[in-house]
Amino acid sequence: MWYSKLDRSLTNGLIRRYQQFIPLDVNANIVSINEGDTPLIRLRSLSSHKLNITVYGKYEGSNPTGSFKDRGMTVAISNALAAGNRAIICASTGNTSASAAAYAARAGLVAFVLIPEGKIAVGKLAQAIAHGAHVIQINGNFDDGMMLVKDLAKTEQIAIVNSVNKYRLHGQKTAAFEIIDVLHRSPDFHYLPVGNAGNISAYWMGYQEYHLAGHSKNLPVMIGCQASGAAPFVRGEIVLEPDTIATAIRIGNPQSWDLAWEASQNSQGWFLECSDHEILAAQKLLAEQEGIFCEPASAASVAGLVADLANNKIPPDSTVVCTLTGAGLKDPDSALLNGPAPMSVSADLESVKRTILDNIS
Ligand code: AN7
Repeated sequence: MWYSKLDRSLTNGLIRRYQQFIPLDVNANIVSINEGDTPLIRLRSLSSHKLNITVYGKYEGSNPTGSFKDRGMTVAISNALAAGNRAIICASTGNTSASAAAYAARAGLVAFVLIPEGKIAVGKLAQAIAHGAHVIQINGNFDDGMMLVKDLAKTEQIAIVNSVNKYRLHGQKTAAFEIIDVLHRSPDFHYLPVGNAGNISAYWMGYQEYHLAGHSKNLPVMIGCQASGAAPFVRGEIVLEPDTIATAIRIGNPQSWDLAWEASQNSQGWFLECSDHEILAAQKLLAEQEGIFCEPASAASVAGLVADLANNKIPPDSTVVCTLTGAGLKDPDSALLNGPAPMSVSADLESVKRTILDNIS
């Protein structure tokens, strides 16, 4: 290895860091934008000194394109390139398309992304366009797009980079490794937002693999949090017309159905639903009390934990991690809609001073 310590940034990226756990084509050139290594942040407003409950947020918004999808994309795109593909495709509620577009750009691959028209956050659409992806809006939802992509890939030489691509989950499982690397154990409870259900499946895979490798003595209970209008795991069946303000998880027919049930059942976990109101309240709590701005879907994990804490489902002496899957700037519209409008004050000292004094108490 010719890198010096000072060149550490050149060696970053989760494939190099966790090489022995990641299946990679022997001919692969690693396509990385230094993803992973995201902060695990103590959430003081949810922790309890009295009950000795410590809660952390795994803030995935600090990945290069602002979501956890980059973990999966570095592995999926590296392997797609090595396999000789010239183009990649995905259906997406937004974050997968942003990440796929960025990694395809870096790899020199052509990217096609199918998105539900009018139902993706503006930041994600801007990313896909900026990175030069071919953006195809369909007048259907994510589930319709996913079906089309799977049909297309049957006949065309084009790699699917949705989480049905097995490499995606191998990348995403590294978030669990990082948590154990910091805590030197697994948390007792792990809360995640669930849409297509790849991520909860990936974390469970990661916790088990690291446990088997001797890095943690325990395994967590996995809790999947869904929006009430898009909660197939809570209903126990596909939801035909999913709807929620958390557009990232507006999914009614999750592709990782069996894996997610396995994660839930084998970890003695559960699925729960949160209303859009509860999701927005959790997003506000994180922003106003913890200084963490995440997008609405990300806050579903915290909304779920808030409900479970209120129902005394978390016993004393527990360590809890909530994954905060994506950055708040992805969806500025929802933040502007759900916060107060800025004050308008005339540009003189007296008016500004009065406004400040009126608001300082
Ligand atoms: C912020 O981008 O499915 O349960 O197409 O963007 O693994 O699907 C996004 C999903 C949670 C749910 N939080 O994860 C897509 C897409 C955010 C997300 C999820 C998504 P999965």
